[in-house]
Amino acid sequence: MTNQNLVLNTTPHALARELSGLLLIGGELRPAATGKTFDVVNPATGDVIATAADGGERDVDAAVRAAVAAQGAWARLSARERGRLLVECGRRLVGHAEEIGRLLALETGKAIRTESRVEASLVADTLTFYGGLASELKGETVPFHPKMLTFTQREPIGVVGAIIPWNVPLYLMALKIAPALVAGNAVIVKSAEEAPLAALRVIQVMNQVLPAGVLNILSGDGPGCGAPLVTHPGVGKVTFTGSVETGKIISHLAADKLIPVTLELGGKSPMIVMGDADLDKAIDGAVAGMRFTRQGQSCTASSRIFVHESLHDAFVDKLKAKVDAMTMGDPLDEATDIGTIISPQQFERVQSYIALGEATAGAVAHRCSALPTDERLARGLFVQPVLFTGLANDHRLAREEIFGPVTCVIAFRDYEDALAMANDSDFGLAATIWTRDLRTALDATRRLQAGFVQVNQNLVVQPGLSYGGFKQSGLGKEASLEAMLDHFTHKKTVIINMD
Ligand code: TXE
Repeated sequence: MTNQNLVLNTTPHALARELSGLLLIGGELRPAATGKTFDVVNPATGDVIATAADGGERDVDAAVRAAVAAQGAWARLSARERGRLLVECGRRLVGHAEEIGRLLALETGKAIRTESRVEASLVADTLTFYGGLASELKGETVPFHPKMLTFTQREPIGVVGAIIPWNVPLYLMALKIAPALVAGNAVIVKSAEEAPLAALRVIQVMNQVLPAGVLNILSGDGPGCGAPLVTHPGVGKVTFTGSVETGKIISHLAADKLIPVTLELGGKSPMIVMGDADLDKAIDGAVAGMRFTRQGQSCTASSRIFVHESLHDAFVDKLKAKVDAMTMGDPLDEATDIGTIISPQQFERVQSYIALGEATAGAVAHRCSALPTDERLARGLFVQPVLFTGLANDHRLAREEIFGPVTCVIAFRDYEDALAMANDSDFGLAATIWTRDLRTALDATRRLQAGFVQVNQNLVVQPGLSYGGFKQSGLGKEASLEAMLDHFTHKKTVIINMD
């Protein structure tokens, strides 16, 4: 391995420069075969902080060859040994969590205290969680016939392609690579164009522990690097988080090869606040659920909040006051609660939705929190969180995923109406309900069309909690034991005739 032992406690800028222009294939850091790179930009300042290797077909092919060469020996290790190595990766990453968190804040604009540091530590947690599940890779005996010993066994698929987005790149990557590796697969990650560096650093640290070729990472754009990874004949499974549009493209490409895909796509998650809810707790839940600290760039963001008419005005006032008290600023500053939007494209997209809402008759845009005044951040992609009132549930702002700090607060009178509006969506990722009434809570948990439903709380997904969407929000599950067993192994039935 080359260049694997970078100095700890380096500044994020220095680390970004050290990782510039590199992929990691077969345990080695190297440039793209074409030598091409693209810029990585700090969204808080607009400065170029590094380049990333612009990987393409030749790099995909090299990564698949390295993965295929390594996978057999990896799969022949005992499951417990693979699990032990994953736990060891987690242990090493704990030691690097601070530098990785800071690098993540630098390239994504996500605030270090509220987001990036938390995410960096979740990676280690996820690897440790799946490492501990290694002995669950077991089969069943089947009482098929007294003279035939019949059993099932779990086998790895082979080489897995993992295509990840920029909004929570490290955690979403960990949710894919950890179960895939423990199950005995080799993995090739394709990082998001906007956030290639921290992901590369995580993979580099893990390569200090894992055999060369078992875990590789490419950077590059979707059509040029992601698509060839899906279509490469050596890749037997693809797992993806991103937009619905790209999920469908990947699904079509995978269908041509008849390989399985796991898709975690968008959301337009409802939050229902009943008239008997604890208002203050619901406000805290809305702040957490909207992921304002992440500028709302979350697939589970509570971007439609249905509030009983008796609480509506108080809810809006209190929510606005709470978000007003949050500090927007330099993502690397410990005092900052809210960082930036990821890229100029996403910034424009979010602004155009806000403009559309403001131009709608009857709508009111409640802008919260102050934009930073620091000159250094003058080109930063900061957006004031906006609470819209007076928009109907069939408005585009309430139907389409904005992926920004914009939420629609919609009043209701009747529980059945709230439930109908909550379910009237193309998406079905997450939902919450806030009530003191047990019957209402239980009824809602049965009838809300979403893969992740919470009552009187709004936690982010943790390792161990099965996570995946209904409807256009995706296919398959992540974060749980079944995610490893069902999505990263083949189940084989064996019959031995004892007669
Ligand atoms: O997503 P893409 P983008 C949603 C969110 C956001 C919108 C656009 O609404 O506003 O998507 O974001 C790779 N073959 N989410 O454009 O295109 C790409 O390189 C193979 C929700 O960033 O889906 C990147 O690595 N791969 C989401 C990854 O797909 C391709 C998180 C995601 O990019 C490809 C992110 C192709 N043809 C965005 N085209 C969530 N569910 O959390 C692109 N990619």
